[in-house]
Amino acid sequence: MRPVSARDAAAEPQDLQLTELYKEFDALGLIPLWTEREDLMPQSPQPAAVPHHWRWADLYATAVKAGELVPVGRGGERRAISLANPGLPGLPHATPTLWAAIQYLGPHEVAPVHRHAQNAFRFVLEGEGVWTIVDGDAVAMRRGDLLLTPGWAWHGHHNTTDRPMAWLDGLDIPLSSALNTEFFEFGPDTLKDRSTPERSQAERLWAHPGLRPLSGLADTPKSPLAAYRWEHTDAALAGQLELEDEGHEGATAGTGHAAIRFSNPTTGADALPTIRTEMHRLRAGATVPATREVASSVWQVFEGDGAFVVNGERLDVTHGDLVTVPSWAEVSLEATGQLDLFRFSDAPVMEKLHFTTLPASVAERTTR
Ligand code: GTQ
Ligand code: FE2
Repeated sequence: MRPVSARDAAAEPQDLQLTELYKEFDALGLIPLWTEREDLMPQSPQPAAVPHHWRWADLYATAVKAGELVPVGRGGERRAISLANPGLPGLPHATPTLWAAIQYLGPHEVAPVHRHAQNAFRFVLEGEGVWTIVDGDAVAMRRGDLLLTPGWAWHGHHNTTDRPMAWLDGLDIPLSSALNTEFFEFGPDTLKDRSTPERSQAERLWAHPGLRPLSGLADTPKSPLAAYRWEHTDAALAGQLELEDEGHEGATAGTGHAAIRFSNPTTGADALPTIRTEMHRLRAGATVPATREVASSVWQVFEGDGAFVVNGERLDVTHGDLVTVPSWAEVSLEATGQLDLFRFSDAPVMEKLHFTTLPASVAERTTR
C-alpha cells in the first residue's frame, strides 16, 4: 500500500522517490492536504484558546500598581492590561477574535486622542468621573454603563476626579489583526474638550425608546448611540422578571433568566458590527442549561455570585470576575444570589459569514 501521509512515508525510507517528493514540496513552498487534514478540517472546532477565569481582585490590584509605575500618555496611549488566554501563549488575546482589558486612569489623568479601525466598547463595573470624548461628543462613564467607540471614531478619556477609575475594554483587535485590517492615527497631543455633560449629544438624539430623529433616517452599521445607561438596562431586566412573577412567561420562558442585547437603534442589529454585547440577570438559585455556539465570548460578573461550568470545569465567580468561553465550548450557569452578567462575543461576525447555519445534527457532536 502506498503511504498516505508524511509520517507513513518516513516509516518507509526505502521509498526514495516518495521521500524526494516530500523534499520537493518543501523546497517549492508546498504542503499536501493529506498530511494536515485532521488539523485543518477537524470534525468540530478545536480551539487553542481555553476557558479561563480571571479574578477582578487580582486585575484591580495589578492595575493599581501599574497606575503607580507606568504613566499614561502619547505612544503607549492607554494604561490597559489585556487578558491573555493561556491557550494562546504570548498573545494579548482573550479569544482568537477578542481583546478584553482592564483600563485604569488615575486622578485627573488624560488618555490622549486617537482613532483606529478596531471597534471598541467600555463596560463600567464600578465608579464614575471619567468622560470619554467620542468624535467630539463628551460621554460620561458611570457604573453599569456600556459606552461605544465604533471603529475610526476619535476618542480620548479624562478623569475629572481625585479618585482613580477602572473599567473593562472590549475590542476586536485580534480579529482585525488576523484579517490585516488595522489602521491607526494619533489625534492632537492635548485633549481640549474637558466638558462634563450629564448626557451626551448622542443620547439626546437617540436615547428615547422607539423614537427616531428625522435627521437620522439613514441606517448606520455602527450604532449612533454612544452610551447605554445602566438605568435602562436594569429596568429592562427587572421588567422581564416582573412579568415572569405575574405569570407572563414570554420573555424568560419561566426560567428566572432575563437577558437583553445592546442594539443599534437604526437597524436593530448588534451595537457594534463585530462584537455582540449583552446583559443577563439570573434570579437567586436560577440555572442556565448547557449550550454551545460557534463564537467565542468573554463574560464579566457585574453583581452577585455564582458559577460557570465550562467543558465540565466549574469556575466559582464573584463581582468583576471574567471568564473566557472559546468557540464550541459547553457552558452552563448557576446563580447563588441574584447574578448580573455582562457578556460580549464575536457572534455577529460568525452570523454575517454564515458560519452559524449548519444542520442541527452538528450540534449533537461532542468536542472532546
Ligand atoms: O481606550 O482607546 O484596551 O485604543 C485598547 C486599545 C483601549 C482605548 C484598549 C485602545 C483603547
Ligand atoms: Fe483606542
